Amino acid sequence: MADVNGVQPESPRKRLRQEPSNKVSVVLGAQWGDEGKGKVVDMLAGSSDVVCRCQGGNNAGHTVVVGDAEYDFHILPSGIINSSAVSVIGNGVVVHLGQMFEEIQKNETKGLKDWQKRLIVSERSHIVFDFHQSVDGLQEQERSKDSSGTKSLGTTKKGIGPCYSSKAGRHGLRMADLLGDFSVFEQRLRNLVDSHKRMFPELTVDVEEEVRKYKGYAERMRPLVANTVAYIHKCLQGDKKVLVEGANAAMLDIDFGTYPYVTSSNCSIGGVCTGLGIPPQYIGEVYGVVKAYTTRVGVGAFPTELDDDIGKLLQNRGAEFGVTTGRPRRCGWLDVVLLRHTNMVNGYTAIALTKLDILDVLKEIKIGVGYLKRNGEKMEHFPANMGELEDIKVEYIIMPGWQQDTAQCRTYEELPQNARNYVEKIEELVCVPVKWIGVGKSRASMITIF
Ligand code: 2SA
Ligand code: GDP
Ligand code: MG
Repeated sequence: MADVNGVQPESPRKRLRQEPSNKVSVVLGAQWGDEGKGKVVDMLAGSSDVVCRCQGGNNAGHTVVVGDAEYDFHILPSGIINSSAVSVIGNGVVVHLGQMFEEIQKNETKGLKDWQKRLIVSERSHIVFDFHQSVDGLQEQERSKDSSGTKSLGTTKKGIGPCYSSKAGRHGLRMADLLGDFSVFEQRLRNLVDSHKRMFPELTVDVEEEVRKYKGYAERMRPLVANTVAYIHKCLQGDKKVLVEGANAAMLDIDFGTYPYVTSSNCSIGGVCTGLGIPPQYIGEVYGVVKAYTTRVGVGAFPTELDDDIGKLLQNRGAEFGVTTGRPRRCGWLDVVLLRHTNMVNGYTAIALTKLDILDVLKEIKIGVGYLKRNGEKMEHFPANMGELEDIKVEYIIMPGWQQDTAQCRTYEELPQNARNYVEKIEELVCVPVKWIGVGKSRASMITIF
């Protein structure tokens, strides 16, 4: 009912249905990984209070360059070097504790300080054991002998697939189990080892040593483990800025990527909600990190791959070698069909275009804009069937190169006209604005357009 002044009072239901005022920003890999997510996260971490990892494990390799120091992060969020941000390892992440502590120690020697005050690990995150990593290697060996034509996947052998299998099989062990009744943890660990030994008779595990090690880890982890869902929720209710660092990339997503040549987590936007317990209406900006060309490490179809001197040039100029395994990355032209596919899934609000400087020396640059089937018919969308993907012909457009050094450019206007044309063509083809352009490794070599 209206009051004496004729003003309608706000209904309590309407008040309870208010839009969140504080939204989460997300950084996601838009191709097959190694687009430069670490660098983009580092840039945004300066204005964030919390930086979270939501999926994957230490298969990821994120590089951050600060002055003369080059950090490589695998399980730690790249925001950890920012002393004013809290780093969260969410429930969707799988964690190898021994390797996490090694990573911390390595970064301490590079200047990382007071991380204990800034690192929180979800009580619901799953533990990667050494035997998961051994099984990862054994599974790769088995796949390479598979007569059905499935090749080995080229995994990082960090135990990611086997750990997510344990999680999905509901016999995995989580941080909460480690910190609970240790005798129960020990029994479940022994059962888990036994079930893996039944599946892989050649697997050798020193269970007594594992039990001893995890007794020690339990005490080291106790101060770090928390209910990260409640923690992030509280931050979002306040005015804290939350940033999410996607690992791997959309084309490695277990659902939307080039299955089976993918990783075992959802590396696209859905993984942010499930891997941190964030309701979708809290998601604000979704930044897709796009390398100015395409790379892929590991096995699987790669339509715009360059098996020639230009591919080698991109690999050398771009220093395209795995941050976790050191493997050479395969290189090729930018693929817009792929980017449209990942944009459909992720809904990028803006693109961070990295490594434009690597193209500086090229006379001509191609962009893959369409896929043609064997019969010449145009494919509407990125195919799910890998046989089909291996059989397509790519339609290209050719853009003139700029053949000028862009590494010193700091504004959009300073970029050569042909470089700007390349950027604007990408915007037009993907239908997403480019917000930042990377022209080097350092923090300073990032051009902000808007
Ligand atoms: P896994 O180990 O089960 O996740 O491997 C499955 C596939 O996922 C690919 N994958 C990656 N691709 C690009 N970069 C990754 N991180 C490292 C880096 C990779 C490295 O930053 O360079 O050092 O080799 C990454 N992690 C997983 C993997 O190649 C398989 O194709
Ligand atoms: P991530 O996994 O997406 O974080 O990427 P990686 O760290 O695996 O690989 C990206 C590599 O490119 C790293 O060595 C970065 O230092 C480097 N890099 C990032 N942005 C740029 C850029 O704009 N130009 C150049 N030359 N290198 C860049
Ligand atoms: Mg990487």
